[in-house]
Amino acid sequence: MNKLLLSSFSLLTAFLVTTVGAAAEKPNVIVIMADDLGYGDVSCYGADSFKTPNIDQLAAEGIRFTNGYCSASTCTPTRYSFLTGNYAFRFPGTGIAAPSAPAIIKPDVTTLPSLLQKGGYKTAVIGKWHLGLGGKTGPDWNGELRPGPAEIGFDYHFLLPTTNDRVPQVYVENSRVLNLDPNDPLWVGRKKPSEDHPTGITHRDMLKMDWTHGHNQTIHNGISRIGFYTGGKSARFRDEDLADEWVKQSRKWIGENKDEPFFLFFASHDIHVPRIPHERFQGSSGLGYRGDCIIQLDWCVGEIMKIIDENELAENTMIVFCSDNGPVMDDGYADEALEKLGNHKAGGPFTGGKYSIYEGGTRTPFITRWKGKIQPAVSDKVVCTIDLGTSLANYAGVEIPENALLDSLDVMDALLGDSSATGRDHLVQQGNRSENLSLRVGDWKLLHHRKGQGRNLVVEKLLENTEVPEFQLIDLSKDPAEEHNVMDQHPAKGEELKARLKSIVAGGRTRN
Ligand code: NG6
Ligand code: CA
Repeated sequence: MNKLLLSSFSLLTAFLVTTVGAAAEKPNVIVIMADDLGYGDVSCYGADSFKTPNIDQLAAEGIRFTNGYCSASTCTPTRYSFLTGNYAFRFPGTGIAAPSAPAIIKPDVTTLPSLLQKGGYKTAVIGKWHLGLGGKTGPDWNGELRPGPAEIGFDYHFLLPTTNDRVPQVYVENSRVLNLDPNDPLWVGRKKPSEDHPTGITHRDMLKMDWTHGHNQTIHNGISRIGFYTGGKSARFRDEDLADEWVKQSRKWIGENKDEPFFLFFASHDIHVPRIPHERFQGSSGLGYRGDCIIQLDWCVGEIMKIIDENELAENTMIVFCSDNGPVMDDGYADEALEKLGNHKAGGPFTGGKYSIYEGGTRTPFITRWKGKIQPAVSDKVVCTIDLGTSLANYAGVEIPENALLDSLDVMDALLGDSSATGRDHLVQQGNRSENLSLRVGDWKLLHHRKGQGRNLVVEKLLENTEVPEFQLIDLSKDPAEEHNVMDQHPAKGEELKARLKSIVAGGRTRN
């Protein structure tokens, strides 16, 4: 090799090392959050009544966490904590949001997307929002829906504004209802707008899916919902098309933003009620629409992987797959989730599901994949969706203000599978609001049910409350199903955890 060739070769190597090195610090990040998906709802976590090949592939190429959590057992508080890094129980008003709720995360709050934006990322949320829109008086459906995602760090949003069992069934793109005809304004409210307004009660025999509790107000697409609305006919979508739309918009947005580091929050509505999969997935699982929606979710994960490959981004993109809370069967519609369940265990080996502070409420599938960076593995480290903020911002080299992301811990080494990683040493799990909290420290877990009532303890039954002691102590190493309260055998440990929980609540923060 002559000198000139040699030196241009080393220049080239130096260039490659720097560019690859620089890119590796700011990987693209896609967080795929499923809705109401339980620990045992996918085949790589033990489901054997049907297969989820794409989610299984993601797990096989990355890390499958056996102690991965979301922070609450309902949607709004988990999403609030994921985006702000704050435990939701510290902030009243972060429980399940009503159809016309104002924006829950205020524009002055530091968020995961706002931090990544500072770090040079392009940011987007595509899918279910359910964190409120608009100022104090709530959303102005015919005008600008601000504040919203755009005011808290998202460059782009394409949303289902609430959750699909709540009105209205319209998309919101960049702070406006999409395809709205000004001559047919959208009205959303709590009271029946006129005596003859058809509802799930007055027109029950015309519904394509019956309701079982609540969900009996305005009818759209043959399904009655929570809340009332009129108008906005040209803007309304079909439930069957949601998953396709999220994929289509993601493909477009990634294609447009692939040259810069990007962060995409892919917020699937599967498998929340009303479970109305696209026609091509109906009957695909053998378990009714709940199972079919899992197959549809799995298809979405496959499409996201394809989009990444089409753009040759696999080695520079970290995918995180998680859920917003555990499973539930009858959540308000007669969709045969229970009747067709068979032997399927949606919560895997755990007790409880959605609404519960037992493990099944918050321990969910949790997978990270970053080809070429993450070595395939199964990890038992404790990680939580609330940690993504601090982990990703630190990794991207963005400074986090001291009074922000109060409970989000840096577990990036665990998310990447470093052998020295420890994961979280403790974690608070909450029910919907702050009424029920549990604290896990190592393998010890304290459950605190303030009113001595646990909800949805047996996922394979109708939703019900079960009487439980106000405080319980569990040794998860011996009793992952949380069947034995060992408070009497280990009173000192019980008191220690009670005091720790109290100080975590009173202390206002857990991030140092
Ligand atoms: C409950 C709804 C339930 C579901 C949940 C929110 C009734 C009777 N039940 O109040 O159907 O919408 O709220 O789910 O209305 S979440 O996953 O978005 O938190
Ligand atoms: Ca949910």
